[in-house]
Amino acid sequence: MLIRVTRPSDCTESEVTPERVFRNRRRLIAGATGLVGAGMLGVPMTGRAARGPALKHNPGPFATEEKVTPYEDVTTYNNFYEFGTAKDDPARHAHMLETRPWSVQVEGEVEREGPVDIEDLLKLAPLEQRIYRMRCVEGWSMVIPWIGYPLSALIDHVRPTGQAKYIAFETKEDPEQMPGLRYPVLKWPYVEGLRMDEARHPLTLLTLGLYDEVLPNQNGAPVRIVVPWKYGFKSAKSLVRIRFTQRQPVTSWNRAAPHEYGFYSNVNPQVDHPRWSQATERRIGEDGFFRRKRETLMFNGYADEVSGLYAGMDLTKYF
Ligand SMILES: Nc1nc2c(c(=O)[nH]1)N[C@H]1C(S)=C(S)[C@@H](COP(=O)(O)O)O[C@H]1N2
Ligand SMILES: [Mo]
Repeated sequence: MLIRVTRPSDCTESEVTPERVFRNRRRLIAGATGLVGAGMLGVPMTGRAARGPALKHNPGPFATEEKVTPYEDVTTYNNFYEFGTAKDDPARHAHMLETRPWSVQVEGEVEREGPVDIEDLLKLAPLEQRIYRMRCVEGWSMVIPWIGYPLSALIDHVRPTGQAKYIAFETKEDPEQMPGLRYPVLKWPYVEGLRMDEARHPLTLLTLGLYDEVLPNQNGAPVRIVVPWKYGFKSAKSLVRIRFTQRQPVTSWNRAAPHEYGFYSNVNPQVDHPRWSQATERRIGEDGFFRRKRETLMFNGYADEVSGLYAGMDLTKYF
């Protein structure tokens, strides 16, 4: 398998692979000239050297013709309330999060209960790049090149029982490392959930990196979920627990404001949030701040892939 996580500072000259040298040179060139060039791995370089450790990966399906959101925006405009509710809080505070050692506790309706170490998670299936739109319920969106593999690979690995109908994801909760936890914005820890068929859908990504590096802490290091046809809050970050359940799990935003955030929370321009329209969105870094420019697409543009999951369901009731 083609997985290698290297910290640039860790490797001596002789260990540096030609590809890495080439890539670094590309960065230097892009940085020096300010040019936007095509990256090695299908993502345009943005004229800024990536800072985190590199994460090897293959090209993957679900690429898009749309312009990828600059690394700078993806890593500085975040929602991660465990580090504060301002958009720049996660980038300012998430360095406090220790991402090693790390393991994810698998439990509930599953044959192989127990901890899965992050190093084993990184090796469970080939890492690939997926460029997905991310639509936040607040009305903005980004296009992000993630690195990961389908969550179904992990689900198959841990073998759910016949009783497993849902899956719940739980974020780390450590007030020493997460200053936002002192504010009762939500009942901590952050929990999210999916129906089992949604969790097994090939678009649902167990995510370990973005651009060509390991996940920055503010984006949910060391492991998160990305569900691109749902509002961003369904994509829980920095996971420490995955629970397989028979009943629909309690989820953070649904518990906090059930009339505003449903369990499903599929991106749907026809179902407005009680306090604002969901018909349009603003692409971070491209569209004006006060005027939303883009029409939001049904299931965030992934209707061909996922509408079958909701056949016959009243999406106004199950919002
Ligand atoms: N644990 C946790 N996960 C979270 C959040 C959060 O506050 N805490 N915010 C969610 C929301 S609202 C969005 S839009 C996405 C943002 O992901 P990004 O910052 O990587 O773009 O993360 C989601 N996952
Ligand atoms: Mo969001």
